[in-house]
Amino acid sequence: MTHLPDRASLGARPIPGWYQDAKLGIFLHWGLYSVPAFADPAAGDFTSFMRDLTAMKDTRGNIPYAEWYLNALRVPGSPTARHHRATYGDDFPYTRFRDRFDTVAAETDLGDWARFFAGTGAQYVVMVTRHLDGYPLWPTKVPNPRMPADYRVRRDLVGDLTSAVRAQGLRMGLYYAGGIDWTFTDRPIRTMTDLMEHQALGEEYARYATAQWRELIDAYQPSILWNDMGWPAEQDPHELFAHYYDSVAEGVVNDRWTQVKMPRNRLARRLYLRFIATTLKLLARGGRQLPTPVPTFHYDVQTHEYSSPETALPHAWELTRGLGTSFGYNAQESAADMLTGTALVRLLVDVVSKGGNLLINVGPDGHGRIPEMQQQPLRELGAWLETNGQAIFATRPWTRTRTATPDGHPVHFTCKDTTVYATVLADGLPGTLVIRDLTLSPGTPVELLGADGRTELAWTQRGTDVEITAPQRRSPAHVLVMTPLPGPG
Ligand code: FUL
Repeated sequence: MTHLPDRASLGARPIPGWYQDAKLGIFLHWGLYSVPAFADPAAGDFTSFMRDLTAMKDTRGNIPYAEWYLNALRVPGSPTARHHRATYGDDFPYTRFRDRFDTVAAETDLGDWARFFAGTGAQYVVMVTRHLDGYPLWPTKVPNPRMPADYRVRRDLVGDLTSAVRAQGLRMGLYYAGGIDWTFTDRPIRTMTDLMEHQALGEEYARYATAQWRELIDAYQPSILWNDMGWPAEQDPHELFAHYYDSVAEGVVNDRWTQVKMPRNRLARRLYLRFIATTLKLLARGGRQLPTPVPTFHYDVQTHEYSSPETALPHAWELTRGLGTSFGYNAQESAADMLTGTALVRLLVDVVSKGGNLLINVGPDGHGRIPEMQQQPLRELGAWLETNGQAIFATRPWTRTRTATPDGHPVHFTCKDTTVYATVLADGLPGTLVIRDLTLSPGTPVELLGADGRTELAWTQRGTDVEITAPQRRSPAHVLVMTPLPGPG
């Protein structure tokens, strides 16, 4: 073993450059939950769900995420339970979705998916290999002590998609819900303390999750270990990381490995959870929340879900979200609920100017199709990147994240070597484009990127603003290239 299983020695290894150059990844949530494809359309968004959960309100499992179907199904009378009963009847356990899913999985053209992913401009894919419902999407040899031996998909979806993605020249990362597995418990998550109990499944589960992550590493050599929902307290994640770094030289580890340490004694545990519940309620009453714990473990990338940091961060980070409010396909959503192509382009520009990557999710349906309402914005993103990708890929944040035009259109900066890119988030360019608070050195060429290459534009410094003569153009965002690097404006 070359890497030592401790935080200090793992932290001495710099994050592989490919990750910070890549900027755009595709997340893939596809599993049994894609068959019923339901989350209550009135469930609100992820942020409001988390607010209620951490305030110890009874959420009744009503999260906007369709991949949480089984959890919501376990809450009697919930919108999901009612939908399930009305659609499938009283005697239809969640595991029966395997029949349809496995049949479709066997026939789905994963090469098609991989080509589509490549066309979006994404440089990597992260695939869910086992979500919280516990259904593995590869032929695992690690037995789940709670389920029949064949409780896993028949086709090696992980292996086949990994090959298809790599054939397109993209990197392949794997997601695994290391902290939670609903096959190890029957109780739903309704409150924050329920969530904590789910994250303390004990020794047997800890051995199971560790063996499965190791199996995934050894079989598929993923470029990213994208763990979710924390990690069992019984296992030191650094041992897994050391094994991973030894196996995959350019591997990257995310930050969702928090360990919930609960008293073992049942009474002590009850008292501890009651104490947490009371504290959370009191904090919420005062309009406050528990501060996020500072991680005590090693990681390469900090993950954010549905909301980005305000400014550039000094370390690698990634924003993830669905195109709508769910990761798993939710048939209750329509095109109007998805990000438009323009919004998606602008989101990417915003994230990259702050030094982040965007991991945008695709949720295929129960027929193995990527719904058109998801394809459309991603195709528009791909087309924009084809012309403007040099302002995104392999860039780094500039000394400033953004400025604006006088009429309030944001202008985001990135840089690469001696070039600064200023991306104007406006549909059309006016004849005269003014950029606030930017000082260019005399003679700096300012060029506009377009399908026909670069067009040099005339500009004048007017006090602290730059006034540029721009052609009429329509695009979700317009990239101005400025070389050589001007001093901070
Ligand atoms: C969350 C999970 O609960 C969601 O279902 C989804 O997988 C997202 C990426 O992470 O924490």
